[in-house]
Amino acid sequence: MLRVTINGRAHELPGGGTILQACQALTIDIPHLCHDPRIRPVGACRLCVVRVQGELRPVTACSTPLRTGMVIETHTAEIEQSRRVNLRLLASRQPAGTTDALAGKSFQQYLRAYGLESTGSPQPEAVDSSHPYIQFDRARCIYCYRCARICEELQGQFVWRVWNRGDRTRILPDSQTTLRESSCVSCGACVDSCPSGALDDKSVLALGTPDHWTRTTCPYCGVGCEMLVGTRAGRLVQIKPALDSHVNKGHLCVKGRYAFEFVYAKDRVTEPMIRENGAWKTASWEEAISFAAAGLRRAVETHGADSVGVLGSARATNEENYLAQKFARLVLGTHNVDCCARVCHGPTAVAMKRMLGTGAATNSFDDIEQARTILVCGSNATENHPIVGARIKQARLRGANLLVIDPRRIELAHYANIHLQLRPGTNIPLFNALACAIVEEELYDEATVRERIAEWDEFQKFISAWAPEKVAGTCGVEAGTIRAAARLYATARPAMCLHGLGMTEHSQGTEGVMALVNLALLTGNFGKPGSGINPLRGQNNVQGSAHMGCEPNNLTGFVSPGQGRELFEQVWKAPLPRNPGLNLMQMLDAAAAGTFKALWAIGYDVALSHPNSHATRKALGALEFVIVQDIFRNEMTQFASVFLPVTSSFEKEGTFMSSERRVQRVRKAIEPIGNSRPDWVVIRDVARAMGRGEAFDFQSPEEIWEEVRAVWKAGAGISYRRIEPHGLQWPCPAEDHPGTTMLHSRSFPTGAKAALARIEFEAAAESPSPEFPFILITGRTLYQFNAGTMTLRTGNAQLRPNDLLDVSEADAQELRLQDGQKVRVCSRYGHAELPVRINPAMSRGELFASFATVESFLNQVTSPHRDRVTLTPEYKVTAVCLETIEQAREGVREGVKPVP
Ligand SMILES: Nc1nc2c(c(=O)[nH]1)N[C@H]1C(S)=C(S)[C@@H](COP(=O)(O)OP(=O)(O)OC[C@H]3O[C@@H](n4cnc5c(=O)[nH]c(N)nc54)[C@H](O)[C@@H]3O)O[C@H]1N2
Ligand SMILES: Nc1nc2c(c(=O)[nH]1)N[C@H]1C(S)=C(S)[C@@H](COP(=O)(O)OP(=O)(O)OC[C@H]3O[C@@H](n4cnc5c(=O)[nH]c(N)nc54)[C@H](O)[C@@H]3O)O[C@H]1N2
Ligand SMILES: [Mo]
Repeated sequence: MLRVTINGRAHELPGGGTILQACQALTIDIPHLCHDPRIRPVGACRLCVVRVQGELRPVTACSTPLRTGMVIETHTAEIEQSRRVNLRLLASRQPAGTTDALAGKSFQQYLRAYGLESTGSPQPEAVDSSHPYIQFDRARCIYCYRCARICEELQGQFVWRVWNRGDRTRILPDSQTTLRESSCVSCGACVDSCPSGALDDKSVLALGTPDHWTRTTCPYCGVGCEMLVGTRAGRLVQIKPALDSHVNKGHLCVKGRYAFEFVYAKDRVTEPMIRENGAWKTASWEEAISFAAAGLRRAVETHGADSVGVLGSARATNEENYLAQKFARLVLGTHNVDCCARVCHGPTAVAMKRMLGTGAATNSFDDIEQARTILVCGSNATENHPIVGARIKQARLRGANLLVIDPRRIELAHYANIHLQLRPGTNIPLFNALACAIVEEELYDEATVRERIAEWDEFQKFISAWAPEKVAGTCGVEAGTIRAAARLYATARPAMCLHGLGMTEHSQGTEGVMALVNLALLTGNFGKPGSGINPLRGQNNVQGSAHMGCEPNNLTGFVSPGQGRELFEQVWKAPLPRNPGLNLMQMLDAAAAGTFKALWAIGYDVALSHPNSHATRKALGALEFVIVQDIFRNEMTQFASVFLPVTSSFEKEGTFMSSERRVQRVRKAIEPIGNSRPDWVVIRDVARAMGRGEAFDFQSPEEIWEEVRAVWKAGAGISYRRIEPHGLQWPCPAEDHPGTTMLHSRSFPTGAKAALARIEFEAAAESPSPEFPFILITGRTLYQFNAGTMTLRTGNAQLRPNDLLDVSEADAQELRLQDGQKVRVCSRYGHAELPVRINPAMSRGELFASFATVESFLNQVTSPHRDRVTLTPEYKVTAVCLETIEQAREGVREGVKPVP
């Protein structure tokens, strides 16, 4: 504790902070303009100066550490006068007149507090409105450089640059033209930090400053960023990052920060609909619910319970997913329940559960800053998990090592010490070769091998056949580079691995993740801070959807029906079904074969997002009864008999579970739009209509959560009260348990030791041939989210209006393709048309495209091949050829050979 005197009063304060922080803690308001707690203090605006006894001149409070014995005066007449002078000078350059939108900016608040007004002349030509979300008014700039500093220090982008000097100093984006043309990634950090109104959110300029804030969790990816949702007269107007969040630490990406306008989309469905003789008609909730119940009942009675299935939604809450699987098992009487983890990280969950005993991330995002080496494999984090991507970039800029394993030269690859740019589909030989190098060069951790690892001798024998020199040709990576990567990962410890779909969406996806886990086991890179195997999970609640039991082989808490039967039957007061269930891929196969008849699809666009669309659509078309429960008429709606319109997560209460096993609150910020209802209400009401109301007698999400706690032992300690405000990470078995940030430090749930996996390689079914000479990789990009239902209905659509086909410079040159030219991509299964983007990130012979829009309908091209264990589609490797639109029209089908 430090003893200090501030404004004549003695205080005892903890050390380690600045004078400004100490004063803020004491609610002594010191004006400041250039300071933001998220960036390094520079003490440039001099508004925060204070008098410290013994110092010749006033010191800047934001950059001066608090020391014991200090005697500080914060508001002497002399200091206040100098503040006023400073502010008056700045005000004289600012265009006169203020708007409501500026009221929230601290510069305007200080002007008011010091009785000043801006007196400069208006400069309409200084306004840049090019960006869909951000307005830049250069005339309002006060040169605090917070925009440039936060862009660099938080996002790791370098958009804002200072041009010229002295009086001619200007801050402009790196394009030197408009923000829209710059390298801006639209995270909004600069706007959030800007104190003067030079940068402002267009939504606030148009709709006014919020009058109410609600803290909630982002509805997009699995990182689980905490945000503050600003409303004005009950309407969403602005979203800001929660400054105290452990996850995002005062930062958001473009989707969380800005992509909320879909809530008010004109084509949002807000009334239930029933299809009668092919035509949709609006219905009351009562009619729609009894129609849905009757359809399900009819299917069960006619074809048996196992002809019906339910899909939970990775976009909906834990409580809603819990009800969805309870409905399948208890009301329908089948384990036919699944969610989109099937097509995503299902292989990760199985591989990690098999090898380590728990199918989820071993560590937390806070480990990123503790790692000496970060291995990113098959994950494009800066676009798909931008907050994690930014944290990785910052860690690298501060000196951590970075290894990237990806066929594309993604943004993180530019920062990496080593980029292993492998051929798509060759993870197994590459990871085996890394393990081989670690064993051969004796880089493994001896103590770990002795105490924590099983089947070491067998593994040593197996892995010796996988020398980097042997696999280099298959993987397209030089042996020396593989060895260098192995050395770095094994020796610059702790090393943390973060992985994505480049590991899972393959015919050997599960085994690929197992080969990755080997590396962590061999090197002792687990059970320690800054280490572990950490999948970057997809949607906001995909971790939760599966964990709540939306999988045929798993009940709530990831226990098998065999293990959980007794407890569940006791809590549910009903028997669990005996027959094993079908997963979604099996449901579709059975539909095509005529044995599966009805599907309730909650928030999942199977029609657009599943591979080999022609076959998928045929299977969906064979169903007799389909319920679609969504906020929009997605592609699934074509197959539906009834549409149940639900609220978005801004309009309901509940919880999500993030990638790092964190259960976080979702809070209602606005009233449901139109006649839409939360998913949990809808599922409950259908259960009631089917005569099982007693088991679904819930009045609130919290009541549902209490039942979840009763059946999920490792979550029993997680109550709504305890997850205010930051959430808790499971395992958390009791009310007095602090939650778990790191798994496996002393043992595995399966015992003291984990066995290394010995995995043989089977090449992907699709490989380049004269007829189909390219490999198409599919995946995602920053501005659109999956099926695009939400992001395409926001300003993101301007930033990325359509899917693009990325082609290497060499291939584009050889095929004489122009940027923006529309081409047809053809595979053995179908074709899609989309514009070309010539992209230096691509290797020769490889193409990349996203699958967000109905216009391109990319999944018409992807293949029917699946992971051998989980049946996850092989989205990452399809052999294709390219045709120009003219060739396609003329029916010419010339395979174009890539140059080796
Ligand atoms: N902006 C945005 N963010 C998203 C989403 C979105 O649609 N848009 N979707 C969310 C969802 S559901 C998910 S699951 C996550 C997915 O996030 P990621 O896992 O990052 O997803 P992808 O872009 O599909 O693929 C990741 C990388 O795998 C690489 N890859 C392809 N084949 C191979 C291979 O054989 N080996 C290796 N090592 N790498 C390979 C690709 O080049 C790509 O860079 O993102 C979530 N976040
Ligand atoms: N070619 C190719 N295809 C892929 C992939 C790939 O890499 N390549 N990746 C696959 C992966 S990883 C995934 S996860 C899937 C994703 O595919 P989907 O799960 O179909 O995609 P999403 O866009 O995330 O959202 C599904 C639906 O949820 C709705 N929704 C949003 N919030 C709510 C809510 O609160 N309640 C309800 N009921 N509905 C809501 C949305 O409007 C949308 O219609 O795509 C897969 N498809
Ligand atoms: Mo996903």
